[in-house]
Amino acid sequence: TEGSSVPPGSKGSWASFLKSITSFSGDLSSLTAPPFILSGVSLVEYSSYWAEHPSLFVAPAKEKDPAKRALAVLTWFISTLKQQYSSRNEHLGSEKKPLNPFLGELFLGRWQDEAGTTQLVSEQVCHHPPVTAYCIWNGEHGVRLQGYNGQKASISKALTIHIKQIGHALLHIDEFNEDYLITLPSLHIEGVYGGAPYVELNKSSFIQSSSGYTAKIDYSGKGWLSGKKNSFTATLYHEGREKDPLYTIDGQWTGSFSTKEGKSKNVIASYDPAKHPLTKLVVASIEEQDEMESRRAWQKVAHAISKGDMDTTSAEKSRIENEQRALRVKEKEDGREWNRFFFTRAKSDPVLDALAPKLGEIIESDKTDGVWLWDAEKAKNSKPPFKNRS
Ligand code: CLR
Repeated sequence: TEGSSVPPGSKGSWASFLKSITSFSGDLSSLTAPPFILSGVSLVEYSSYWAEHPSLFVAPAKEKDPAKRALAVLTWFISTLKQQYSSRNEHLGSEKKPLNPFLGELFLGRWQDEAGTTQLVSEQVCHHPPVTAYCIWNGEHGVRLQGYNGQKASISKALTIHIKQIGHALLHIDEFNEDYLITLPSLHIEGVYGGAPYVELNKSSFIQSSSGYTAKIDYSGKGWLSGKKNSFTATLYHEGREKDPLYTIDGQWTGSFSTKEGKSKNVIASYDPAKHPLTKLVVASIEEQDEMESRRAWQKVAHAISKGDMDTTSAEKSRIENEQRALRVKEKEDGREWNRFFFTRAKSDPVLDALAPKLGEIIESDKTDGVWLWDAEKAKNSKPPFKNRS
């Protein structure tokens, strides 16, 4: 086909993959895709995209003025979108199908830079449906982000995959005892037919602060004004006063953007990703890792995928799946459930219940097997290998 990125030897398997996706709905992890589109990285690693710029992540804690603080949160949030939604394209040439994390799978690491130490714990808290929970914190600056998310997918006739993210993130700033509820944008995947998928963000997402500010981020594929892809416009306003923005930000979430005061054209800040290099996450070597840690657990699968060895890939995947199945059977027999390492299931969360109604946001906890909360007690008691590294 014209403009196809499918390797010559994979045309047939891609055609049957396309056929298989026209008839599915819901869980993307169930799809069997040809090797060229697979990545050896598990979805549990994606939580790290939230803090690859630790300085921007902690910046709000230093801001005394509450409106400017909310603006710093919004700026950090927008800066994460490039990593979240386009880094696979940049590094791997297209969006890829990540490994489907098993229950209890962990991804642990830390960033060490001018912002001090920022830590990451990401855990797969549910397998059916897939749900990942995470906590990212910087103790020195007193900033903590926790959240969980799953995805619901559907496909249109034109082979566009539509993804609704279920879940949210909560940012807490100790110094001001402030909370920010961050909703997650829906997205769609284009370029599937030609074998070069990429993400576009849809509609809007919000950030609501306990201090009374709301940020609304509007995404538009082609850009209303500029005609550029990955465009957005964001406004920050006093809760309920959307028509009266304090700040407006616009640009591209994959590129640069500028901040203006009110509705004026007066630029007060601009952001260029080229001027904000990422801090590399430090992850323990595979030998040091626990068996539940992602890169160790998937080591053989990742290696086989990188070599394009499909037989080993599926053999090693099946081995993990069978082990998991056996664990679930055993738990059922014993009348217990898998004990999550760092998170606890709850019916609700008071912080969430206070902020979500302000956005008209409905918490669909039935779709994520509950609301998942960081459990400091559990974290303290977690096995030694994890402790040594925090
Ligand atoms: C996961 C949570 C992150 C943001 C994020 C970015 C890209 C999304 C990913 C989430 C979920 C899985 C995803 C991915 C893009 C493509 C991939 C939807 C939401 C799917 C499973 C791959 C589809 C298969 C292709 C062959 C088309 O914070």
